[in-house]
Amino acid sequence: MKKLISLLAIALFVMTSCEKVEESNFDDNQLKAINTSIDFDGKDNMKYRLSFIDYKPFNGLNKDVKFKLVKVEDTKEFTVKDYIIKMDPRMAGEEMGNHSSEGNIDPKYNKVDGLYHATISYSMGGNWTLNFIIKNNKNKIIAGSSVNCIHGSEVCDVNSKSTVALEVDVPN
Ligand SMILES: [Cu+2]
Repeated sequence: MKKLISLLAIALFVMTSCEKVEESNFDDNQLKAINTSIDFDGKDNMKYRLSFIDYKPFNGLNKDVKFKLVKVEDTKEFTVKDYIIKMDPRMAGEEMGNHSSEGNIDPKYNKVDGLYHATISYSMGGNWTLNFIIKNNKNKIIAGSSVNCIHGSEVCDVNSKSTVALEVDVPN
C-alpha cells in the first residue's frame, strides 16, 4: 500500500511537471519531444527506461542525438552499456503511410559519456515516431518490435509502431 501511494505521488509529480513544460512558450529551437522517455519491460524480466538527453529536434538531419538507456530498480537507475539499439523513424497514420527516411544512424554506445549517440533524419516537419528494437550485448532482442510496413510495398500497416517508441513533434 505504501508503495502504491509513493507510486501515485510520483505519477502526480510527473504529471504536474509535464504540465509546466506545456505551459511554457515553445520556440522552434526548444524540446518538442511529445514523450521524452519510455519505460518498458525486458524479456530478461528487467525494467528499462530509454530517454532523450537535451534534445531539440529540427526539420533535417539531426546529428549526435543522445539517448540514455538504464535499468530501473525501484527508484534507482543503472546505466546499460554496450547494448545494440536499432532505430526506425517513421511517420505513422493514413496521411503519411508510415514512411521512413534516409540517412538515419542507429544509436551507438559511447563509453566517454555513457550515452547512446544517433543521427536522425526528419525529411519533413510533423509527428514522427522513433521505433526501437533493443538488443543486449549478445545480440539477443530484449524489447521492441519491427514496424509492419515494408518500404515500397503494398504490405503496410500505416499505424504499426514498435512496443518501444518515442514520439517527436518536428517543427516545419
Ligand atoms: Cu511525412
